[in-house]
Amino acid sequence: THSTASPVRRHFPADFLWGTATAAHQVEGARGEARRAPSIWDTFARVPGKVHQGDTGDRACEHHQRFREDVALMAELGVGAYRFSVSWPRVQPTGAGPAVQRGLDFYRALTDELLDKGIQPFLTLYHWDLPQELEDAGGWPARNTAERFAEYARLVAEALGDRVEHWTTLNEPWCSAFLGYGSGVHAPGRTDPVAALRAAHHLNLGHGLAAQALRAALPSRARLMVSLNPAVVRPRTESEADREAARRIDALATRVFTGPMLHGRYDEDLVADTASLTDWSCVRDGDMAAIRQRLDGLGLNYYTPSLVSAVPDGAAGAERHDGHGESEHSPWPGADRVAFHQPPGPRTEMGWAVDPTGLTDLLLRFHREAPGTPLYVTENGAAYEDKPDDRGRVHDPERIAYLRGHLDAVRHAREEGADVRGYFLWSLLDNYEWAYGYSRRFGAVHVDFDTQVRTPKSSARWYGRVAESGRIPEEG
Ligand code: PNW
Repeated sequence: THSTASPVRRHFPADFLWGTATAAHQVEGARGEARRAPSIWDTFARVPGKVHQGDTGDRACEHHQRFREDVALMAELGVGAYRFSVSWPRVQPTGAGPAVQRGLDFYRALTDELLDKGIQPFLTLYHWDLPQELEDAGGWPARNTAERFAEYARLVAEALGDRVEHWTTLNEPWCSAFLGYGSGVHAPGRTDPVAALRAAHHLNLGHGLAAQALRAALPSRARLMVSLNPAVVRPRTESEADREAARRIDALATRVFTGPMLHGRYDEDLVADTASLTDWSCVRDGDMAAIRQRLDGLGLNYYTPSLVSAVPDGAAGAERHDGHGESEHSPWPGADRVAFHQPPGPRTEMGWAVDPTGLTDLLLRFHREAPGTPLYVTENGAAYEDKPDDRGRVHDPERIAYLRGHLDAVRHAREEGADVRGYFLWSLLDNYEWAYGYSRRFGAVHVDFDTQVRTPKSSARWYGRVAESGRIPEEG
């Protein structure tokens, strides 16, 4: 490695973390193992019409059984970090009470295997698989769920605090709140804008209470983070009306979380925009202080920007090409007069526009807004229709081009001063892509879902070379 690692030629420092990411429900399978109880995604997938072809996470990538093979793959590729999530219903089947030892044992074995191979575990506590019993008791719109989440966080911290340094509370609470309870394209599939806003507050509260529980239970070297998917919103024109539309979406997508988490407040414009729906009476005294916890890192997930315009008064209702799935119900409470447009240029198999400049903009925004907080790209990647050729190889030049562009964008943000410490490719494996089931492949490694055979795509080898050299190659 020394020949390529000469410091002047690197684009990223030697201690930059190169990782891949997955989430429990998308890869583990092993639905019946030990006492793993149903999560909202097990239930939702069984509602006709909700998930592509009724696909479930029952088997997924069988990562629960095959994790040693998967860790060996990571080691072979040469990536230094693995972002995974813990399945809440595997650890605490009903979302309350003591932890199930067998559930915790799996994550112990996984983290041991990672550490043994020199791969840093980045643990996420919640990547969308709420225990069904907690949903039955009200789900995230209910305050109790936030309190239960903090208790679960403590149980996991007590079990794994000796071996995991990087802890993330929530993954993309926007999706949990607004796709889960607003548009209903994600579990639990409710379509109530008020419930969605209450869910957002209780996810914020859950984050804050969990962060406190983690600080109390973990050794001082532990690093606490959250992973958000802030929208990179662009107004279609510079008109005041279009910029106002962009402001609204920024409030509902991003500031509804970063306001309380980073600054201890809900911004006045957000409160005003949603005033016809809620008076935010779910916010109690002390909540803002509870939510605003010191963070040792901020995780940012980025795929594509959003292009918006105002719908003129008198015109018909807003069109939506926001890439957030099909639903008559909007994931944007109170923003009925905002239209979403397909940005120009190439798209991935999700229909998402490829635009790396959005990632630079996003990193520089939080470099300014959260000064001193190390930033991590906790997800970035693309779905393409990858098929093995007749010799069983998977050649995915589009994904390599996507990654190259976005890594260049990270490099650019770093040159502008952003303290970006790591990058996690979504995803290690083709996996259960939520409402799209197994029909969208984000993996650097191809998975045959009949045989469970893993085949690293050409992008996996390409990414491994980047990780090893700290350089984005000029070509190939
Ligand atoms: C993220 N949207 O999901 C998740 O964190 C991953 O689990 C997922 O596999 C990945 O991105 C790819 O989709 C999102 O509609 C799902 O805006 C939907 C949206 C955004 C992110």
